[in-house]
Amino acid sequence: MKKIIGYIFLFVFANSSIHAQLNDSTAEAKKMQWWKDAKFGMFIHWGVYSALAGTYEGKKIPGIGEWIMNTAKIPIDKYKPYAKLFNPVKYNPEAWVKMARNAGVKYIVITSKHHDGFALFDSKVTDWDIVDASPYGKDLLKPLVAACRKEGIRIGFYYSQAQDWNHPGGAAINGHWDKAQDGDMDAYLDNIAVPQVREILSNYGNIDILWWDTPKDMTKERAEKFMPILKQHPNLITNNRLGGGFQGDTETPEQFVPSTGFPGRNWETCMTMNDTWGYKSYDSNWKSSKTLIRNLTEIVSKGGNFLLNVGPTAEGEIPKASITRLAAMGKWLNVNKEAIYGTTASPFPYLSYGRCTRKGRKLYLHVFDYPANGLLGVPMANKIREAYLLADPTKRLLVTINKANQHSVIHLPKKIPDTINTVVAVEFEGDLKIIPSPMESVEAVVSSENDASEGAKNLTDGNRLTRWTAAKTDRNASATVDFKKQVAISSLIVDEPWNPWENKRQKITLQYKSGETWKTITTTTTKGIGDQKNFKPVTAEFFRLLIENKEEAPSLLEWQMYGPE
Ligand code: H79
Repeated sequence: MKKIIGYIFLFVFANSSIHAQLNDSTAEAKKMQWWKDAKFGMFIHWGVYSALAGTYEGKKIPGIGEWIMNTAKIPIDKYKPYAKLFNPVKYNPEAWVKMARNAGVKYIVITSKHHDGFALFDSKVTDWDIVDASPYGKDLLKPLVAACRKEGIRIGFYYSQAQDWNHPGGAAINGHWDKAQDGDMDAYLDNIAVPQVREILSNYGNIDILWWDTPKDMTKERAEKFMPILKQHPNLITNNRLGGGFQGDTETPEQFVPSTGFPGRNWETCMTMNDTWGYKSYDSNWKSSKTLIRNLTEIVSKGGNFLLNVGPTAEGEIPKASITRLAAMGKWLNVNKEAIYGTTASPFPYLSYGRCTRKGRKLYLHVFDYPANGLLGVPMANKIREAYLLADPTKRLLVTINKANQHSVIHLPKKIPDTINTVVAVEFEGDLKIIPSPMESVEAVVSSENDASEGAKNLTDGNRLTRWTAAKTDRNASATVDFKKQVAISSLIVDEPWNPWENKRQKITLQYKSGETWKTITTTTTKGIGDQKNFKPVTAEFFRLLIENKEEAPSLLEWQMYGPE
C-alpha cells in the first residue's frame, strides 16, 4: 500500500511539475518576445562622474569614466561636492528619445544608480541623489520614462546593487579606500539597495528591464533579499548579474561580440561607442558607424541584442559623435529594418562574405565583403523562389546553381549598393536544408582534461556555456580532429571563457597534417574572449590547435572551423 501511495504521489507530483515547467517556459517566452524582436537598445550612463569627465585634481584618470572615484581613490568627502557640478540644465528627454527612435532603438536602459551610489531619482532612503544633492533638484528618470512611453520605446533601469562607494557597507571591487565606506553589507542592502529597487520599480509605472551589475560579494542569501520585489513584477526582464547563482533572463557579454551563441539563453552585448561608459571629455576613440552597423548585424545574426551606450555630459548633452553615429545606424536600418527586427539567428554557422538573419522561409544575407565577381554562394540545398536587394525590392536578381556543390548562386549588381552592409533578401522553398559544418560530426582529442565536466566534448558542441580546460598544471595543450576524409577549411573560430577586463591571453596555432608533418596555417594571440581567423582554403584530414597559456591551464569554450561556400 505504501508503495502504491508512493507511486501515486510520484505520478501526481511529476505530472504537475511538468505542467509547471511548460507554463513557466511559455510565460517566459511570452515575457521575452518583445525583447527578442527589439534587437537594438540604447544604454545611458549618467551621473556625478559625468561632471568629472575623466579628470580629477587636474590629472587625467585612465580607464572608464564612471569608475573615476575608484580608480583615483577619491575619498567620499572629496567626491560628494561634485554633485553640485552635475546640473543638467540642457537635459531634453523628449529630444533624446526621439533621437533614439530615429536611430532604430527599441528600448533604453539608464543608470538609475551606478557604483558611486548616486541616484538619478528622488530616493527617500538617502540624500545622495539628484533631488537632494544637485542644484538641478528634479527627478531625471520620470520625464525620460514619460518620453519613452509617448514614443513607444521600452524603458529599463540599470541598478548597481552590490557596489556602492558612497553608502557605508556597499561593496567595492579592489576594496574600500576610505574608512567612511566601511560597514555592514547586509545593512547596506536592507537600508539602501532593497528599498531603492522597490522605489524604481514602484514609482514609474511598469518598468520593462532591471539591469543588475557587478555582483561583488553577493551571496545567495543577499541576492534573495530582492526576490520579494521581483516576484511582484512578473513581466520584468532581468539580467544574469544579480549574483548568488541567479541566472535572470539574459546573458550579458560586455564590450565584445561572442564568436558563438548561447543555446537556450537570451543574450545581449553591451558596448561603448568610444572607450568609456560615463562621459570623458578627452576620449575620442570612437568606433566608426561601419563597425557599429556591422556589430549590430553580427549580434543579431547570432540571436542576440545590441545595447549601445551613450554617456551624456553633466549639462545634459549627448556627445555629437554619438548622435552622428546613431543617425547613421538609423539611416541604414530605415532601408534594412526588415532584416533586423523580429528576425531569428542565422541558420548558417558561418558565411565567408558576411552574416545572415532569418524570418521563416526568408533569409537575409548581409554582405560585408562584396564578392569581386558579383556571385554570392548560398550553402543550402533549397530552391530559391526569389532574391532581391532590400534597397531595391522591385528588381529580381538572377539565381543559378553551382554544378560542383549544388549551392544556389545569386548574381549581384556590379556596383556595390552599400559598402557597409548590403542586404539580399532570399525566399526559399521547402524546409531549410543547410550544408552542415564539418566540425558538427567530430569530437576533438585533447592532450589533457582538467576533469570530465571540462572535457574535450565541450570544444565542438556549439555551446559557449560549456568549456574544456587542460590539466591544472599544464601550460601547453593540443586538440586534434580527424575528419576521416579530406576537408577544405578557410576559417578558424575560437571562444574563450574570460571577459575583456581580465587581460587574459593565449597563443593559439592552427596546423594541418601533411604526410607525417604538422604545418602551421595561422597563429593568433587572443585577449581572452576568442578570435576568428580567415585564410586561403587548406584541404586536409587532420587539423590541430596548439594552445599556450603562460599563467594557467589552457582553456576554450569552443573550437569551430568552416570551409568556403
Ligand atoms: O556600467 C559599466 C561598467 O562600469 C560596469 N559594467 C558596464 C555596463 C562594469 N563594472 N565593472 N566592470 C564593468 C568590470 C570590472 C572591471 C575592473 Fe577595472 C577591472 C575593475 C577593476 C579592474 C576597469 C578597469 C574598471 C576599473 C579598472
